[in-house]
Amino acid sequence: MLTKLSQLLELIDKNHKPKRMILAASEDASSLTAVVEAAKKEIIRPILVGDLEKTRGMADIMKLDINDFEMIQADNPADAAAKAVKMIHDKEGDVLMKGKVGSSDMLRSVLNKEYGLRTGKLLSHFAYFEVENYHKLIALTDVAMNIAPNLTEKIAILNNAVNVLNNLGIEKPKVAVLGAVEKVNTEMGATLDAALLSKMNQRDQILNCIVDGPLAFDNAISLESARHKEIKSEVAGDTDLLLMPDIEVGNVLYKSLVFFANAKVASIIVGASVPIVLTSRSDSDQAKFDSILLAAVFAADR
Ligand code: COD
Repeated sequence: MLTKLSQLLELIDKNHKPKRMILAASEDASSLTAVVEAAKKEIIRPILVGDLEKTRGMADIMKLDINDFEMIQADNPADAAAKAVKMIHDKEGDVLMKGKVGSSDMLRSVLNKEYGLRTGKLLSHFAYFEVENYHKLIALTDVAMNIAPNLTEKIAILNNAVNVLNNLGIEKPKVAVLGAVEKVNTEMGATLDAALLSKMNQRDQILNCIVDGPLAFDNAISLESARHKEIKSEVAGDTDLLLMPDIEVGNVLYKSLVFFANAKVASIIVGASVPIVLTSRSDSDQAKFDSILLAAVFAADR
């Protein structure tokens, strides 16, 4: 059972070739710090795409040695995103990372019909948290890509995340589908979707996990709270994955965990032809480094 994000390092094959990671819009101090650290540990071989004068200037100020990295000049952040995505499309990289470019701009490039990284699957965001007062790592999805997923999209988001957890060695992750309450309320759409997902799991339409919902956040993560409300659930209090009703709930929870609870996080976009590190500007160096680590665990040699 994974309890610390640093354990992800043990999942990287000691004989692996460092993954070629393309940083789009490399003129970003905190991304550069994480990239240099990951390169030192031979997790990745970075390729920097962006404003190279600014990138070199930042590296100088922070005393980061980037001299051995491959570098490609881009005219502006959108150009950097497009160039980086095209390089991945042409199999010149194994992992993509967002630097100083907006998330939506980066994702629009990734979804580009001609040169993007679509696979026919829904792309979704997977965030893995280390929270001090929870007994294991806990995942959140989708807090950063799909804005207001319908039921079909929630099934795809759930399957994407379960696939990640299965590959991390959790054979049957426990999935809590969140609502504001744990009883189905016909006026609350999230509770209806949750009940349907739960039933689909019981009927083997969603596999390799145990799904329960609706569960409110407290009983999803606290057995005591579940017992207090007399909820009978295999998932309550022992959740591996929290499925969000929408991006607003997800993003607020993500940031609450980071800013109020001092949680550590690693996150990636899955479902594309390569894992994508899409941390936000407010994420710490730790979050960026651990996200690179998570992406490297899932990157295939191409
Ligand atoms: N997976 C696969 N294909 C997708 C997905 C997805 N998740 N989303 C859209 N597509 C495809 C559609 O089928 C369509 O073919 C094309 O992409 C465009 O679809 P639109 O018009 O619905 O999407 P866009 O381009 O308007 O927006 C896509 C974004 C990912 C940019 C948008 O959903 C978005 O802005 N998401 C939130 C990103 C964000 O701000 N995150 C930061 C939070 S910290």
